Amino acid sequence: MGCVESVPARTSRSSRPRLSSNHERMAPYKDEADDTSSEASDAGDAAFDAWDAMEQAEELSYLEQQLKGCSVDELMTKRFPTRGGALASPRGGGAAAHSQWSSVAAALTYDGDFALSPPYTLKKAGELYSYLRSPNAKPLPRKMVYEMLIAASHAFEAQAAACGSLIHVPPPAKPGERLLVCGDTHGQLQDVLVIFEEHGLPAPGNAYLFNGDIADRGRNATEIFVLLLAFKLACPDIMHINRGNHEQRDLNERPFANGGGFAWEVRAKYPHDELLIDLFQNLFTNLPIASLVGEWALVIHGGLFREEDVTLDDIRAIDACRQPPSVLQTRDDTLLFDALWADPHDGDGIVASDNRGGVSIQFGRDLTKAFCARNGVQSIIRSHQLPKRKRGYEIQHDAMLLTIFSASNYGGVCGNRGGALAPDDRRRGGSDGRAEAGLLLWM
Ligand SMILES: [Mn+2]
Repeated sequence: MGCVESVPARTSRSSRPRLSSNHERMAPYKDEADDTSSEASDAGDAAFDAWDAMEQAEELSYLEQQLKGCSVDELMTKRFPTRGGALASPRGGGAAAHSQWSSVAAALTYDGDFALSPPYTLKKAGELYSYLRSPNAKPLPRKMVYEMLIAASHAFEAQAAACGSLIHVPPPAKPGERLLVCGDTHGQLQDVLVIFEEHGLPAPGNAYLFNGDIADRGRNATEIFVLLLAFKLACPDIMHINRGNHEQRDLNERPFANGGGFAWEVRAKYPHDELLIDLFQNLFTNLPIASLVGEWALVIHGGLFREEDVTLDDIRAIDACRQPPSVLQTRDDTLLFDALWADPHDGDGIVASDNRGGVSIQFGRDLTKAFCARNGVQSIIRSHQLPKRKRGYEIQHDAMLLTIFSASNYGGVCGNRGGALAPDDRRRGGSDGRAEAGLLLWM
């Protein structure tokens, strides 16, 4: 059984998405009004609109269900009585869980036709990339996945203990160096492989920041996580991962057909292994909520906050080692929820979300401007939404807010391009003082 069934055979170059011939490389981005590119005329495509509407309905149904008090913990306890309820792995305090995971890993052997064992190196990570590109790739050995997730959990737990929920990511320091920010990939391994093929494997001077929502919907989030972690473990400074609203157990337990599926992907590849799902969740709850690139661009999955006067220190202090709450009782609850779930709207102020439902909100242009002024940042880079007009990006709020989305042909039906962004510190501070950045688009 091939584990990469959603990836077509790689024997033919024409069979996989490629950078379009008119892709933009390192061009400064423009305001929406300037954009007359051809794909803009494709707005209204029926499949795109249908999928977009379906996705929003799914997330709406999730949030509404949560508000009705339907506890996934209760459902899971019924379904898997020996597994227990809530995951008990508090940040820095999960010694018992780690001991259990390590015992399981130690008892396993590397099965299958590819294995990556410690010590982790860039060369080995590159070999994993090559293996995953092969049409006959099979699920990665359970022992390998355990060992890498345990090592990565330790790394992210230590990072969270030292930095809290906001990490600092250095911008490119020298000409020729690059940091590439990627948005939602949602289990679409092929897009990650294409990004690495076209823009280079992660390496010193070619760093990546994935802005959440790797899990769910597509069938190969396991392989994406393991591939990214292979580079992270080899060289921590070249791979950064923010948490998205889908790095969350409640959503992962929903069926693929309802916008979830990651837990079921893991069960399909590693049957009867609920501990492995816990291990993934432990990793998720230790991922940072936001990254600050070079003190001037805030990268965060959903967006800004309904709470007043939010500072970077507030984000740093978010208690994120938990499932995002669906009932918001404290300021910290709201900060965590909005960081992962909020969307922008084109007016001013905070409005209730008319598409996601639940308690989710949309934030206006005035909030983006006030947040940036208060915190001395020039750009907010977020993901979380399929951009309109089938592009991999959207620019709003007087070009201070950028949405970046990396799953091309999302769900196999949307026909959209994927986008990635190269924030460029050397080009910031134009006449209007705002950051400029390069956009990379494909498909
Ligand atoms: Mn999202």
